[in-house]
Amino acid sequence: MSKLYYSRRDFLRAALAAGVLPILPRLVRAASPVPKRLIAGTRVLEVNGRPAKVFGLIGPDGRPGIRLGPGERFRVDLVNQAGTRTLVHWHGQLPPWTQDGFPWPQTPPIDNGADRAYDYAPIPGTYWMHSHHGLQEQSLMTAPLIVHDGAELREDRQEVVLMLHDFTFRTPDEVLAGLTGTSVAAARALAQRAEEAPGRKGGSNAPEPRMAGMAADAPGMGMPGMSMSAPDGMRMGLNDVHYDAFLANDRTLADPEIVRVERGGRIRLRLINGASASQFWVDLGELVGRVVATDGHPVHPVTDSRFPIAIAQRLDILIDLPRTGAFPILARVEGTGRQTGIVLATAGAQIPRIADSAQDAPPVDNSLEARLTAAEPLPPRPADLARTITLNGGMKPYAWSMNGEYWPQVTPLMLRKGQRVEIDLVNQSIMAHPMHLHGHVFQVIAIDARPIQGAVRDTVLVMPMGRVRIAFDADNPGRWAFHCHVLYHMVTGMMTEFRYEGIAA
Ligand SMILES: [Cu+2]
Repeated sequence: MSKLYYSRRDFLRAALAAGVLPILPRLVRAASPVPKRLIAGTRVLEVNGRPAKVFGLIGPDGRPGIRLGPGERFRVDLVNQAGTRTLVHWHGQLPPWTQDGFPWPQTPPIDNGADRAYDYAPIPGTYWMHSHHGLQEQSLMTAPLIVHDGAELREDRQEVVLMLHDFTFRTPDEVLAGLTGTSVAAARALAQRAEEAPGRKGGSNAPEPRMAGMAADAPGMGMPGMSMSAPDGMRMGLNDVHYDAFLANDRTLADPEIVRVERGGRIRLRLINGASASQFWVDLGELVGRVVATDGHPVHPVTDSRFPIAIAQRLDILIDLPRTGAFPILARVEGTGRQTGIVLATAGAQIPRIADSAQDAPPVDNSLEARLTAAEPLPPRPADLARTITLNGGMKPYAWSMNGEYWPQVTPLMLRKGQRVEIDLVNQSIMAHPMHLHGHVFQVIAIDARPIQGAVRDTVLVMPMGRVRIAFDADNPGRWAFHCHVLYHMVTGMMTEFRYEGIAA
């Protein structure tokens, strides 16, 4: 059984073994002598009783991903042993743009057998990493990226990382071919377009020929894979893709991870939605949790037992166990009864068998988002640049756009360093879109035109026909992707570029 938590005790033990405890933070910061090796490779998981060959990102301790101590630099050699090209994005981190792991012409994917060095000052909190090459993210080229800070270690909580995935025995090319009604070869070519540099041919704003006949600005057309009525009776689309299983730390509820905890234990649960096209309600059962960070950034605590988590988002939840026993932490897929999860268990506790389906979960929404307030908000100031970006698309034809433009035929939004930027995201489709900005953090400042002092984060959900306004400071010059984190929305067009003046295309 893999041990996917990292307690303060583990950390102190490792520090003691290294003989560096008394002056640890300064020493770690100064030295970082050897880069950590991160291997992009392949693994075989057992899913539903069948072997499944997937990708993996395995760190120096043999576990998925990277964990860094307080003050430690992100000094990593990414070694590609995946048997194919790859490129890994450090989701939510703020590196220089050439280390962001996005396939710009200046930073192409890494060939099989080659490696690439990364070295930047990370920001603390719960992050993750995933391939930004092709559709590899669907095949689990994903892993946690946890950056500790001193205050967290002093709080003496057991760290439990819970990463969620959606899994299919089909290849991602087959999934995309099914969605777009094309051949696997055509789907592969389409996915490849996500790596073409943006540029509008002939200055035309029209969708390219494959989109002919589709009105770019019409609200969502055709029915998504599953639809349901929202409370106001509006139809909405959920779950483009039918999956064979949902994974929690690479396992299903047929054989869930059992995390040993102490009686009365104090936990920091680091939840990561690493799924490609699925959103979850996390259910703590009888436990009560306090959300203290969203996408790695502190918020004023919000207490509850059920929390929505959109694709690519993270939640840090503090839990104090009330007694001995076994405590399932379940994640239920929106609009379905399907679930996955792990079990926290004190020594000797009876582990219950948990079915992989239960009663249907409602659509994931912004009910939690509306309750969140940043503990470290952006300093108030008027916007220097304010823009509206519409989100459009539908299932037939399966194509998704921003401002009616389909990547790579997009017009970059030009930024100047030092600007305060406000973006109004206006969803004109009947699917929710988890929108992610690379290289920056933003604050959510309005939901459906209602102003809030919301969370600081890197991924925000825009509900069907809904609106979200975000603000950020343009403080990291470069070329940055801004896209929907539903993998199949991104590769069929729902991506654009924010580019700083003075950065060559
Ligand atoms: Cu989307």
